[in-house]
Amino acid sequence: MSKFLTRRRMIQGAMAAAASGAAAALAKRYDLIPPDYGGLFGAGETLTYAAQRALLHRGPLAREFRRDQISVNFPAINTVFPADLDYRRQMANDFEDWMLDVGGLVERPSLFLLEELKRFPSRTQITEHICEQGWSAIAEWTGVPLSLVLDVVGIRPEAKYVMFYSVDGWWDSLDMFDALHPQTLLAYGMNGGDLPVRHGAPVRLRVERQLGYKSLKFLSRIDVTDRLDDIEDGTGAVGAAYGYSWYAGI
Ligand SMILES: Nc1nc2c(c(=O)[nH]1)N[C@H]1C(S)=C(S)[C@@H](COP(=O)(O)O)O[C@H]1N2
Ligand SMILES: [Mo]
Repeated sequence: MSKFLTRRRMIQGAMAAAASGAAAALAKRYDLIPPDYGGLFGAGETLTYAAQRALLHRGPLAREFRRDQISVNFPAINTVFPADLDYRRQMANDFEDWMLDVGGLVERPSLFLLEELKRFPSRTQITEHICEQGWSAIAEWTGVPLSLVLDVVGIRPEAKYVMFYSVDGWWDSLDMFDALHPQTLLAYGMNGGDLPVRHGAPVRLRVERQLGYKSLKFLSRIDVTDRLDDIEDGTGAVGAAYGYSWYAGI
């Protein structure tokens, strides 16, 4: 290898290190290190996350649409009907005895029936779902803002993330910014009716500022926590095993 090339490589390496060092310093200062920072794209993930959080610190809303813009066909992908036997029994009973378990770092761990979630003030929003697999669709979602449920159970000051589990074995997490975002819903309604099974009945998450895979369907349990590294494989989300970023901001 020529001296010139070696030197160029060294400069490139130093520049990359400086860039990721700056991102890391910024991220550390503001506590903006995503749980998957250690992987192949670690420095990039940290930079994206820190930059988006810096830009979005006032919490702007994702774009909302008009009724006449709602998609006629909204695809349903991956799990469309969970195999779980308890789930199927609850479904046969119109989810009357389905319950959402909310616990972890909260003052009052609670179980919520569907009808109890429906008694909270609701929010309806028409938004665009963007799937990482290259399609998008617009729908109207109705549900209770997650922040209202977290207010009722009382999150402890040390809480930093909210973990979500679903009946089909998915799990994922949000930081408090997205968990408390006004458009983050526990949605039980879609396009004016009940949330259909293929779209995650009885209750799914809507996370409008991130890609579709963060909007977990078929919710079963919510767990408030101060760390993700000791949960499951420590990456914060089931998708990390398939190469999906924990933070999927759009
Ligand atoms: N529990 C669970 N949540 C999930 C999925 C899933 O298979 N199971 N798929 C994810 C992906 S990749 C997308 S794009 C959306 C799809 O939602 P839809 O089936 O209502 O279109 O749900 C997300 N949430
Ligand atoms: Mo997706």
